[in-house]
Amino acid sequence: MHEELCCDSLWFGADLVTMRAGRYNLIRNGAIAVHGDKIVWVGPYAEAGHLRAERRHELDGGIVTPGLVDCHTHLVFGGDRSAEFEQRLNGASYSEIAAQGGGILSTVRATRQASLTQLVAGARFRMERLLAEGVTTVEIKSGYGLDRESELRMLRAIRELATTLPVQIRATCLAAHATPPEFSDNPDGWIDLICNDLLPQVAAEGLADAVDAFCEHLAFSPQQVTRLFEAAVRLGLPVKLHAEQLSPLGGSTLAARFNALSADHLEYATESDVAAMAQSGTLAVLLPGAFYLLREKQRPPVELFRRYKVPMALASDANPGTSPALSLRLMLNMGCTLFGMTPEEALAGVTLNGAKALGLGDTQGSLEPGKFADFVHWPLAHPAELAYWLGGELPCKVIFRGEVR
Ligand code: DI6
Ligand code: FE
Repeated sequence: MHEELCCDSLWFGADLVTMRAGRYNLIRNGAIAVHGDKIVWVGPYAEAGHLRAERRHELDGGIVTPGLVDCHTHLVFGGDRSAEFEQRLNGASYSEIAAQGGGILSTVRATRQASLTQLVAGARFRMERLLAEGVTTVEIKSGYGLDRESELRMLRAIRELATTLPVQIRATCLAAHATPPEFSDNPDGWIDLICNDLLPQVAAEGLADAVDAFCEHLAFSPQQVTRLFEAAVRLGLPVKLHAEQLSPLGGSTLAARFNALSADHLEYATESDVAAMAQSGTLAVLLPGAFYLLREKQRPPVELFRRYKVPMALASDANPGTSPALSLRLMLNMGCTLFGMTPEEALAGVTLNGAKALGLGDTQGSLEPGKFADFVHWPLAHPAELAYWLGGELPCKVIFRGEVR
């Protein structure tokens, strides 16, 4: 007999997909005890006799998963790029459009014109779509301001969203997303400005939890990213990198050298990149939305990530150019059908590994005592259904920090 344990609420009557250690680790007819905003006990309902709960919530079958984590988004932006989608389907490539001043820079123009209130309102609409599907933690990047004030405004919009929606938000400074038009002849000058002026202010105001960059021919070189990362390290900010999306520049090895939280995209990552990531504990964040929308052919080396035991996270990359994704569940499906992940790997990618990619692996991402009480009740029989159903709506009940959302 266990000793009595008092708690605020007890949830029972469903199968628990705990995602402990990144596996389903299913508990049939389980129970979750919540006290304050934390999980205090998880186990089979038959062994929950010692729990004394203020409130009891009987779930009528179905499964419970951890709250979903979308660890890579660009949800704050002005305007949209449906016209470029149309241009691409009329034959133009992503790089050509970017070279003509479209692409990221067209969103930069729209974002610079948007007020803080407009940025928050636009992002809130998109965020609500994600939240309706069980997302409880989301990362959002800046990177469409590309001048000092507009980057700060984007980061403030991200912080403001966090105060008005029931979701945990991590903010990332992606000022090194593209070269601003004002610096077209001097991209190193923009990197200098970020390192010497923008990042110190961002750090002083606590506006970002990490620093990211786009390492690509049409963006920044490994040398430029190195300077940026050195500045981030000096300020105590963790780093992550958009790497190997369109070409192999060795960005993921560079990220590993800086003990980056994650390297993201990775379609062109090589075996030595993967080995370097394994050694530094840098996660692989896979983004099938961008791969799909750009109709790319080269798939990320999922087999190598498995072999080298590099944990794979999966995210929406929600952005106006390459992944106008409003559904993380659709990304689960694409992670499986396009990249060959198993449904279990895909679910780990949006729970425990998504949390780890944000440095939050100790506090969320699985149903375990001590973690935040963020979980989702789905009217499903098996967790593979989360990756299986294609589109549509799956009604779900979300518990965020112990309360029904
Ligand atoms: N890679 C991407 O897929 C997005 N950013 C990045 O670095 C694209 C952003 C955009 O086209 O607006
Ligand atoms: Fe991205």
